[in-house]
Amino acid sequence: MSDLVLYGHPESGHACKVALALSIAGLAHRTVWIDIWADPASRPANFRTWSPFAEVPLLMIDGEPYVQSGAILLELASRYRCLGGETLAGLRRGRELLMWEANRIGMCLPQLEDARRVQGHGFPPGAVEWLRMRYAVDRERFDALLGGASFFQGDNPGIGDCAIWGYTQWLAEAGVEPSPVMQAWLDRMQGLAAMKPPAVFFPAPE
Ligand SMILES: N[C@@H](CCC(=O)N[C@@H](CS)C(=O)NCC(=O)O)C(=O)O
Repeated sequence: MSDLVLYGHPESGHACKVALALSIAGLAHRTVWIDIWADPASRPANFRTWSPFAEVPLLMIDGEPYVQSGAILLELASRYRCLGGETLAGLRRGRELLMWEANRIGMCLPQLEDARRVQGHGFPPGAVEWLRMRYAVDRERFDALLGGASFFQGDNPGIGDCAIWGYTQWLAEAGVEPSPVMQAWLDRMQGLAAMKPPAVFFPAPE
């Protein structure tokens, strides 16, 4: 079995995506809590070496660094044949969902959340309205993509579900509403045996 170490923080939806994937797949791992609000130069030297932008998530697999949440999810699915990676069709669906998430919902929701956190400081006029317009489109497409299935990857959650959940778990914090379809999916995600609160995925150091 691989030696897996996940570097993350409970307030990083990108890191939560990977933590959830490892949990659903039952892949044993250790976590290292990284302070994403601190000066990047203060983060551990080995972490800064392995993660080019000093960002989380960073997943070490047998001593090799893997960065970018979507790329890490694809690595897990294809290497361990899990979360859709059991079949070529599942992997293709996972790839499509990951690209959509990164371009759309994973672009506007973190920004909307951040805009509320900093009370709009640093956001040019109209930026928040533009992000909210994008989210309205994303919400409709979310419903179309799910298409009546329990999860984006069928009867069971896959890497696409993990990616899309990363920031849709914080719609209230982003100041937007879910569609009824989205809320039902979020409830199913929340009900997964593998689901944990972010602070349990990434416990703070003592
Ligand atoms: N595109 C990256 C985004 C990673 C990212 O933005 N990480 C943030 C936390 S959500 C981070 O580490 N921020 C700390 C910093 O930039 O100093 C991915 O998908 O992994």
